[in-house]
Amino acid sequence: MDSANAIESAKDQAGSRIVRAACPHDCPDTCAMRVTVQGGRVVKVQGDPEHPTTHGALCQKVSRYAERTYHPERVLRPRKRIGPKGSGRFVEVSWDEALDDIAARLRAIAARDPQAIVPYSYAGTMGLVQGESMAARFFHRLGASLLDRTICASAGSEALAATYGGKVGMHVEHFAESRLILIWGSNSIASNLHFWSIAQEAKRRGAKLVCIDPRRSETADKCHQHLQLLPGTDGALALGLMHELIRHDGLDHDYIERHTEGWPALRERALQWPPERVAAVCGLTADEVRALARDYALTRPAAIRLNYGMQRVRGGGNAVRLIAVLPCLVGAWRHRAGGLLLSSSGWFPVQRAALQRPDLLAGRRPRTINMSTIGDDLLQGPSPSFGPRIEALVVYNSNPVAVAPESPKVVRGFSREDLFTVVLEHFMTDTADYADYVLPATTQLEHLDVHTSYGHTYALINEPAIAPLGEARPNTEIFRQLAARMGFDEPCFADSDEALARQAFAREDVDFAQLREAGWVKLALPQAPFAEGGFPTPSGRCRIDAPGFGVPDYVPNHEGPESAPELVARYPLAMISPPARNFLNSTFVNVKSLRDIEGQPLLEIHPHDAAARGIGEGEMVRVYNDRGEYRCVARVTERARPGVVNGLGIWWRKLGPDGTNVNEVTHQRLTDIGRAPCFYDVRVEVSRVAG
Ligand SMILES: Nc1nc2c(c(=O)[nH]1)N[C@H]1C(S)=C(S)[C@@H](COP(=O)(O)OP(=O)(O)OC[C@H]3O[C@@H](n4cnc5c(=O)[nH]c(N)nc54)[C@H](O)[C@@H]3O)O[C@H]1N2
Ligand SMILES: Nc1nc2c(c(=O)[nH]1)N[C@H]1C(S)=C(S)[C@@H](COP(=O)(O)OP(=O)(O)OC[C@H]3O[C@@H](n4cnc5c(=O)[nH]c(N)nc54)[C@H](O)[C@@H]3O)O[C@H]1N2
Ligand SMILES: [Mo]
Repeated sequence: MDSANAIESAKDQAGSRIVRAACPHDCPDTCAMRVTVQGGRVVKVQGDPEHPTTHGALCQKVSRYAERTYHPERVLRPRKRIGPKGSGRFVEVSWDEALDDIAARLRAIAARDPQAIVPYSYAGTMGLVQGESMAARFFHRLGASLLDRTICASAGSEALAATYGGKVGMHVEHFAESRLILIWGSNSIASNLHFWSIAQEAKRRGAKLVCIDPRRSETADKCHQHLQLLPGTDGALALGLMHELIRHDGLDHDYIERHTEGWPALRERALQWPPERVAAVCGLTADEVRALARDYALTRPAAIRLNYGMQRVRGGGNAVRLIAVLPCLVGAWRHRAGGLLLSSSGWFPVQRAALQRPDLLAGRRPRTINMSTIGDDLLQGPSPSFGPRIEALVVYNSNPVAVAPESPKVVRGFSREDLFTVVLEHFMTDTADYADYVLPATTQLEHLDVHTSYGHTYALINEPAIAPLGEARPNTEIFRQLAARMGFDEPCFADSDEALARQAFAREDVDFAQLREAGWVKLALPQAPFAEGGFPTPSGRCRIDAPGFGVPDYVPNHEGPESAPELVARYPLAMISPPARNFLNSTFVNVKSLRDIEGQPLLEIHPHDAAARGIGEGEMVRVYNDRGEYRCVARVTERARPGVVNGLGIWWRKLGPDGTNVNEVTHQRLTDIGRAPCFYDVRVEVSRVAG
């Protein structure tokens, strides 16, 4: 380094400050971050080198977080709609004008029936403070409809909780010591990068990696083996593995006897699934099924990284229940590097009632709206079973017009002139375009929060690095101010963000002072949590036959050959729509440097399917079914298996070629468990767009 540079760099060090932060996004990795601030401006966002799972590295998206925060298109003052809904024509107004008007509108609706007001939120930020704290208090006090937050993971989480008693599993670090890792329904390189680093470590130590995925993903490329099954057939594969474990005595009888309940009935069922039957359902060969069962029976320790990609189908819940039984059958839990991880969020002792205050309902029991059927629900009239027509929506931490299934109906619903819509956002998303008011929210660099994780077992803090830009306010502050205007005078509406952050955990579980000091705190948990059983179920056993659920079974897709042969004849291609690597759901689609990497909305199609339709690489195609159609660019590639197309998501509609995205063709039917959408249980046809 020459001396001029050395001086520059010394000055930088002197004038800059490092702030401890956490990545807010809906991703299992929940990275610990270090934010460098210079002269009141964030100049760098990096992974914390000391945090064990972050290990100093951020994904490409979040390393651009400052670019997103300082984006010239940030909404920095409240906006009021002046054009037709969806036109995106707004004028800036003062906070007072916006909040006074919103409070007046909500008060008038609430006077008739507060359930006509619906909060709509998901995991734009996973923070316990800016997610559901003050907002939940506000809607509970109001008596608004409750929201069933099902859009992502409820099929798998409820299934896992039915089986193990909670969303609990292996410590992610211990996968480094596994000898066999099944990466099941997860494109880890794209959506669980820090787990992938650990799996790589296991691979270097000699572990075998097997990817189970209908798409030849970036992750599948790098595993030793790829089982490219048909979407929604994972339950059948699990039954086939059980069949082989029974037939070749790969079972740990002692573990089954002492730590499970209900095995005999499932054993009978599994015996009806010989490898040939499984192969026919899954689109695999019988030898692939046999070989996987042999590896799973003979390799110790064996670990499964199950992820939510495989539960976005009708039978997603049952499939998770079946797969979750496998580690018990072979006694994989005996070793800390054996077992399964779908979600670790149940380990965190979050004081949700303190944060969200359901007691403010004061005995009222409002109806519940399922966020996954918002399209249908916005179009419903009043009825005894549904309750009042939805008259107002308050959207925060979510972009439903882009991400909810069957967007033709979602768009019609949001276009209703008699619907009053408020959107708290950073940007003019597809949803914000339909708002009556858009309120500018702060980003993670501008507010305080505390975080759990669903992929590791550390609690984290996010300190604000900079003052809010423009007139942006944290979600909490917006709901505090609305509460004041509504005349809600309970003391809990005056809690500061720091007070909320302190309420998130009991001190004996996660000490706030320690969190501030170190940035993160590891939960005190056993190394091999179920080595001696001790599942968080009433009996301490893994519930194979869970009360209210019965014995798990293979449940075929809504839109598959078993349930809908006539539909399959008309729409011969199955479609899945997993995320593009450089977006986080619909977040970051408007960050140009990331959008440039993704290029355009793509449909991966196998060369045979493309040839049969006269579709060439890079040509514009129509993807359609009875619900709608959208246009995107064909990528002719063996990443798609024959008969299955992959529509990579989730583009902003307005940034796609014809103002639509992949959810134009998805549907609102739900999963077997957890009332979740079936984004990957869809039939379509594809044709070339002439010219
Ligand atoms: N880069 C990036 N990371 C993300 C996200 C993102 O949008 N972008 N989203 C975040 C969110 S909200 C979530 S919930 C997680 C999602 O991450 P995951 O839980 O990993 O789920 P998906 O990415 O939906 O799908 C993972 C893989 O499952 C495959 N898959 C689809 N259908 C089936 C099936 O029927 N069976 C099997 N075995 N596999 C199937 C897909 O092809 C895909 O490769 O990732 C988070 N991380
Ligand atoms: N076809 C198809 N559809 C899917 C999926 C799929 O795989 N295929 N995946 C589904 C899944 S897994 C999920 S989780 C959902 C995700 O759906 P959403 O949770 O809606 O996720 P995002 O699209 O990332 O939108 C989050 C929005 O929150 C905003 N936001 C972030 N932080 C804050 C904040 O602090 N305050 C406020 N007010 N706003 C904030 C962001 O700017 C962003 O616009 O999509 C689902 N939709
Ligand atoms: Mo998700």
